[in-house]
Amino acid sequence: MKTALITGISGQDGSYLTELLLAKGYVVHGIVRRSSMIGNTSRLDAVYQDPHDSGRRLFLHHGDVTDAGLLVNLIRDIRPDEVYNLAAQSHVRVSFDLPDYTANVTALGAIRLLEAVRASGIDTRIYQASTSEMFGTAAPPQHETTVFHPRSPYGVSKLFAHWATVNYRESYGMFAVNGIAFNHESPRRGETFVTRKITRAVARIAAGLEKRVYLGNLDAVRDWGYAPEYAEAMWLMLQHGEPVDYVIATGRAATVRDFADAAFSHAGLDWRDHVEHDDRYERPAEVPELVGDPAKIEREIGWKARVYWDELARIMVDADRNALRSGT
Ligand code: NAP
Ligand code: G4F
Repeated sequence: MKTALITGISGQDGSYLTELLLAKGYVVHGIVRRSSMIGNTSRLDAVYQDPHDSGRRLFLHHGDVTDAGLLVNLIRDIRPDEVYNLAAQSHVRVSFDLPDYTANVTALGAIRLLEAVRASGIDTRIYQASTSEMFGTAAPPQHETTVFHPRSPYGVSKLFAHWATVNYRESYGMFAVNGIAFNHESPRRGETFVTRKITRAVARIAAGLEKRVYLGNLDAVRDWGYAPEYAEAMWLMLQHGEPVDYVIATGRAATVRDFADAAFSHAGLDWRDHVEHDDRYERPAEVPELVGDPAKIEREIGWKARVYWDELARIMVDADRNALRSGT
């Protein structure tokens, strides 16, 4: 029975990865931030196991990737076979307001974890959640050897974490890999990312609860995939014979406008009647066009996206409408 440690277990990806690993028979440990409310683990409700259950395989530990001692202690005690570093201040727009904090969590958090693994001396495999945001203004399609040009404190922080992962691999021979994931979404996506913001608004507008949604740049192009499939790619990368970095993407992209059109149309609405512009959602520097080239991961690992952005919009609208109807 393998053991995994997941930072960021309460996030969108952490919850799907937990379900995948539990289904594969893993013992899963996750780090969750202490909160004054218990709601920050709600994405894990379906797999939550009471501490008193005998034979449970999911263990949650209070912690934070800004606390080096905690990381050292947990890794020494758990001795995981696999470590997935998904913790981050992951919102690009917010990172312009919180650059110092974002760097502390998203950049330094990664090197703290790498160093904790190195200090423990255990033989473990590490997945670092890298991002297409590091490509910034690089021309599409972006692939593993495209030159990075990040455009936000978040992108800069992730680039530090990315190269720290490469450096620990090269310096210490650790099995540490970067998954350079393009945008991936789901009904569990945070409500302030543009896809979920749109699909939630569609559900509320279709139900007569709201009339409009305010958005920023509609011209941005993104390669949106389906988050559960990206959790599978993360796991596959750690089962591979060699530690190799991969782009994880669908290879197909659309504008924010296209996504809004698909989402509103699915509910029988015209996006032009309901979308208004608000400057506050623009960024000081934008990433104009992200379209990944997934050829390498398809060829070497056999992972391939199955859900593309238009079906994804429909999945998310249906989920938000159902949730509204059932009051969940
Ligand atoms: P998410 O939903 O925002 O989840 C982020 C997770 O990190 C949450 O569990 C959050 O805890 C946790 N976290 C934040 N600050 C922390 C800290 N100081 N210490 C410990 N945990 C902390 O992000 P996601 O969409 O699942 O993405 C997972 C990872 O992949 C992130 O690193 C993200 O940057 C990266 N990524 C995402 C995408 C994408 O399109 N989704 C693409 C490329 C890369 P709370 O629940 O308490 O906030
Ligand atoms: O949904 P977004 O906030 O995602 P963004 O900035 O691409 O970042 C996400 O994907 C990255 C991978 O490339 C991850 F690393 C990162 O953690 C995160 O998951 O914005 C997508 C696009 C942007 O161009 C933004 O300017 O949508 C545009 N947009 C237009 N109106 C908006 C809005 N974005 C948000 N969040 N809210 C708006 O109202």
